[in-house]
Amino acid sequence: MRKSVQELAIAGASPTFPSPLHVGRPNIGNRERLMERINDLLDRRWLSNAGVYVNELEQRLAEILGVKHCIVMCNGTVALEIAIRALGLQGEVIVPSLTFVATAHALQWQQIKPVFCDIDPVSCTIDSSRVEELITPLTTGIIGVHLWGRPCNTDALQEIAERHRLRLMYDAAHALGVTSGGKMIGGFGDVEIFSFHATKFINSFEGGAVTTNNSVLADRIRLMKNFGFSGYDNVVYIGTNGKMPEVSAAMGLTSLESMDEFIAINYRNYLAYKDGVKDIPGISLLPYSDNERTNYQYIVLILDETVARIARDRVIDVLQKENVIARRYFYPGCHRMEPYRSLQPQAGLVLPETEKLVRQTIVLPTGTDISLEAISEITDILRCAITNSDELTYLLTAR
Ligand code: T4K
Repeated sequence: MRKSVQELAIAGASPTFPSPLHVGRPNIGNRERLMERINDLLDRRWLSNAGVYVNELEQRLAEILGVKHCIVMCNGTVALEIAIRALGLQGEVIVPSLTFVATAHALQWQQIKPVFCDIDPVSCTIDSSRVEELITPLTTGIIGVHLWGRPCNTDALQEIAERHRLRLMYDAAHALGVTSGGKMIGGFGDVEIFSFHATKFINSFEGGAVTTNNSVLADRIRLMKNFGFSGYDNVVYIGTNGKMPEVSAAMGLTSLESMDEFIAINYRNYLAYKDGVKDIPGISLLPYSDNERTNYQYIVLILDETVARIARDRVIDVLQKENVIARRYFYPGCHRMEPYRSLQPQAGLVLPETEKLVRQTIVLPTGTDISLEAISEITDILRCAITNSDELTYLLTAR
């Protein structure tokens, strides 16, 4: 049911959607296949520690990504922490502030200072032209983030890393099934890490992976994720517990089998949003490149408040009252979160593009749980709110 601006202003009692439409709603895939796998692992009584599903998932991912080694983990954050440790990073590491806070925390957790770099406003990934000015004698590495499935400038970052003898890794949590220059993400830099959290396009409930073409590094990472054990009773390295359980691998394998279908649905949704917002003043949909493969998992709107004449947060409030649980990912940027806000109070001074973008984004629901009709209703809410922004602001503030 389409609402008038007056109805939007008093919404709450009868929202457009009876139950919440969340960003990050998981894709489930083939339930029967998942249950078969779960029954099988229960029958075999092998629940964790290098089980057959974990091995199969690692092989399958390595094939899809065209990379020599894939080591799956219990989540993406632990994958980041282990990769950082295996690479021997210390001192300072250059990283974008526009990312989920796990990227920065994985460094700080190990007493490494994240040095925040601004983003390129088109790709929304680390601005490679601003990296070199942040390098100091303490710098040991660079972490690029393929944010929202947009690849970093991998050529430029590789060149900088080699010239300054720095380690290069990528947080590819959003970038499964994405290419950069036609090559699948997974094999760039020294290592890349993935997340298979429930909110990700391919999920294993919780899960993550490190991928690399470096066999020495892969061996070290395998040891580290299993307490450093090399065979029974033989610990050769300091390690932790980063293992993925079999039930997660069962979900991951099942999810991967539906990968093409999930991408097709996400693409359909992306086109519907694109069409739905094209005539709304002050709103644009962050485009995906037509030249690369991608997963279309993040629907990111950019709201120009001066043109739309309404605050981004007010639009989010209106959507949420209609049960569209839109998000401000990744507001306010890591540098404005603790402990970075206290440790590096001046960081924002060199992050003008990041500071601008975090005030403009609205991330909307997509995936298999949303219909084209729902997308049409969501874009109608946006159109009504923005084309009547003066009246809506008046009604909301007068209440
Ligand atoms: N690097 C990057 C760039 C990342 O984005 C992430 C994770 C990581 C590293 C770390 O990977 P992991 O260690 O998580 O594997 C969520 C996720 O928890 C997080 O995995 C993800 N990025 C981040 C972008 O989103 P929150 O704090 O926004 O979670 P929450 O609880 O608000 O849920 C997000 C939305 O998903 C809500 O609208 C509800 C919905 N949801 C969530 C779950 C778990 C569901 O509908 N069903 C569910 O089962 O962080």
